[in-house]
Amino acid sequence: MTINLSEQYLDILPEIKTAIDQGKPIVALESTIISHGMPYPKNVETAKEVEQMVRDNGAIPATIAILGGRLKVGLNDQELEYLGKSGLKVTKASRRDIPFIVSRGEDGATTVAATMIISELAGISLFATGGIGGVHRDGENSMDVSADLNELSNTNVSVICAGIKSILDIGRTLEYLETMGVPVVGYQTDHVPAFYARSSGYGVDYRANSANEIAASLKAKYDMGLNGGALITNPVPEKFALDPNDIEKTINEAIQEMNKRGITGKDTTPFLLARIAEQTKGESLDTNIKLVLNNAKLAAEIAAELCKL
Ligand code: PSU
Ligand code: MN
Repeated sequence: MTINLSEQYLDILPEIKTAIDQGKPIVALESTIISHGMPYPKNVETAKEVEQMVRDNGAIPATIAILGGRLKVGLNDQELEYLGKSGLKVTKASRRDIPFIVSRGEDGATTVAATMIISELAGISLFATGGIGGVHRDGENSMDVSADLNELSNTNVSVICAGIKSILDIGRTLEYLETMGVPVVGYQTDHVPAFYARSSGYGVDYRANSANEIAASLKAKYDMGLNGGALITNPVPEKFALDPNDIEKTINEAIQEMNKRGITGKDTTPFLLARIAEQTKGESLDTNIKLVLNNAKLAAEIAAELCKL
């Protein structure tokens, strides 16, 4: 028997623990999107709706965060409310931050990278969110490349998202993923979606038309010990998509404002999301919420299919 030292750091809600032990479908959800990605109280409302969407589609939701130094797999209502209300005051936690937040008994909202790590420790292999981090525009000079990309190449958790937002350099992000051996899958599309818009113009590596097809490729990957996750991209539903030219203009203005204010590093993504929401009078936030719900549904379907294989 191997002793799993990581277990001493984990608090898994009983419902989720039972589901893990019984091999039932589970979908992990991140918490940076709650604290840093959306304003209160919409963030808390959305987090609950996303959990319900996972349930309605046959899987158990596991929202992940670090609270009081404990790796939480599943949050109760008070914990969700606390994270949502605290917003930017909570530390945005990626891979590098986890040991320090844990050893100091502090709180952390987990990014895609950190959520993947904690999911894997708990034994969960699928995770739904809105968008991932990537190579930032001008990243060839700033070297601002999200730790999410490296995580996808190492950690055995696949991520369902709405593609890559054009606050990032989409082309370079895809090149990086290719180098790191991360497959980019398009759900019922040949094109990598661009978050608010249904297409970035870049092609996906593989198109899959059903949840079952995606589950089969993930099973093959994990069975063969090909470490790392796949990036499963799911375009925002047509009726909620924003006009690509309009949103591009707003993003460019937001990036200019960010540079003017000297905002860099981990503060860039939260700043840009908030600025874009402000400039679109909440339209981008509505789209963001709709696409996360859409991803939660697909993730639950894939999780259910994986359990049948
Ligand atoms: N993209 C979104 N909403 C978000 C994020 C990205 O549309 O909330 C968050 C995720 O938690 C992601 C993180 O892991 O931002 C990436 O931050 P950075 O670029 O600093 O790595
Ligand atoms: Mn960064």
